[in-house]
Amino acid sequence: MLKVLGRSTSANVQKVVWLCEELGLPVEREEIGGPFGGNDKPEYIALNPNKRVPTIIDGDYVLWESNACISYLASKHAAGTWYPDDLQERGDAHRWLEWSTSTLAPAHTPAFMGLIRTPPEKRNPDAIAAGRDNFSAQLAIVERYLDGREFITGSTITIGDMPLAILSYRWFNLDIEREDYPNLKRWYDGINARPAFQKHVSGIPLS
Ligand SMILES: N[C@@H](CCC(=O)N[C@@H](CS)C(=O)NCC(=O)O)C(=O)O
Repeated sequence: MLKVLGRSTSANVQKVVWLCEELGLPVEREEIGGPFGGNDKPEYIALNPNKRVPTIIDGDYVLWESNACISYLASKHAAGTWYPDDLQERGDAHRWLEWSTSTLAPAHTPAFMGLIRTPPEKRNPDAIAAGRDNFSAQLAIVERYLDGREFITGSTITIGDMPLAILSYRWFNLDIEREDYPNLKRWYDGINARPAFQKHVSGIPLS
């Protein structure tokens, strides 16, 4: 059975287990990272020298970096659906995976860390406000792109939607002001109606 090493509260682990649930792939998940620790143990570092979660083990194949994991799993088990056959649609999906890691995730970090991981007396309101503004500015790009599109690459959900949806869960649930982004809201509500997303992402409180 596929093994997923990583705690359920990690956004990057959530991508993997959400996809596995959607595909009906049984998973044996081990709590590693955060309060569980274990990611600095030699046996984990031997699998993943980056000391981060997730790591997946498929038989004798070990893979880490969450976007590589979902690309691998979707191309193995969901070619033509979650992993598009059409090369341009596939390129689009990969573009949004890259952009989520390079731009959207870092933009969301100050507000997320400031409000969820920092006790109220230690918060820096200016940094949180500036972070919120940047998070919003990046999501405005997604808002415009979703105009006239059901999902980020077109008419069906793909891996390209996954990190965007997980970070959007944070946008819609952090205690922050939110601009009205109707395309983002319509797209997010559709994804949030999926039982697998609720089970592995939106049903898990931010922590
Ligand atoms: N680019 C990596 C980032 C992995 C990452 O930063 N994971 C975080 C959790 S979301 C982590 O391992 N943090 C340390 C910990 O949980 O102990 C990926 O996408 O897999």
